Amino acid sequence: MEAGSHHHHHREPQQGSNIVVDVNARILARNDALAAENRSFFTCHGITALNLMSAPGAGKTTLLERTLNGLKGKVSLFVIEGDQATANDAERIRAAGIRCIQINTGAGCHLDAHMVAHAVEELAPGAGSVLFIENVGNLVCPAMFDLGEQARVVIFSVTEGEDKPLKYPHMFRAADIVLLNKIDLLPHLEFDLPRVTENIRRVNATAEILLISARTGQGMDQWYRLIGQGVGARQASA
Ligand SMILES: Nc1nc2c(ncn2[C@@H]2O[C@H](COP(=O)(O)OP(=O)(O)OP(=O)(O)O)[C@@H](O)[C@H]2O)c(=O)[nH]1
Ligand SMILES: [Mg+2]
Repeated sequence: MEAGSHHHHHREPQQGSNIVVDVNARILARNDALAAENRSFFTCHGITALNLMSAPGAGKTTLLERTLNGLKGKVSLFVIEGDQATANDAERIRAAGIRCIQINTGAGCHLDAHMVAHAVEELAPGAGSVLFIENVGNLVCPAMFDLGEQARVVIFSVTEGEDKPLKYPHMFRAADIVLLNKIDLLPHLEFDLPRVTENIRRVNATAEILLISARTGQGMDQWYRLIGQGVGARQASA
């Protein structure tokens, strides 16, 4: 599936910047309407949809591989993969035996609700299933686009620097869950854990913050518990 970032091309050199702002506002409003449709579909079918966002290489796919192997057989699992190019991540997910749709955004820097709606139609996830959506690796654009997910998960690895929540506040503010990944590397780094927690709290007072290693599996039980709570809450309200 190829989907361009059409909105970047609306700008003509002679147009005033207020026109660009207007176009962007319209695109976001349209996205929000489609996201609301996705959300009501997920709610109606008791589907737990999680939007995984991070900088490139923070470990989204590695986390997914381990999570899928950990939850396989207990709950029905589906994945949507977003990248500018390649089907590498989808191949990694399929290798775990899970159904997956790869979306390539071309020049685009994020998934949007329309792309997700199409992928969901193709995947046809059943009632009570868990749908993981791996967004395009980027700490900026994906924060602005609601996909209709029930929870936004930001993966933040310990090699990225303690200041990132302050530099990319929109992403961290949007998070329901922050997974601090690659903690197996802490002995090799000078990473100030209390400071990073404080920085996350400065932009987001309520997000769950978990320390994990997608490589060693440390902290994964807490992550599974949060997914399970989502599934439980959904089933209870369905
Ligand atoms: N040491 C360590 N390495 C990790 C961990 N999680 C991921 N990695 C490594 O980090 C690199 C990037 O991991 P990916 O899972 O591909 O990251 P991603 O966020 O999916 O990347 P994009 O999809 O390209 O944005 C790989 O070399 C992984 O093996 C971890 O917990 N510890
Ligand atoms: Mg990936």
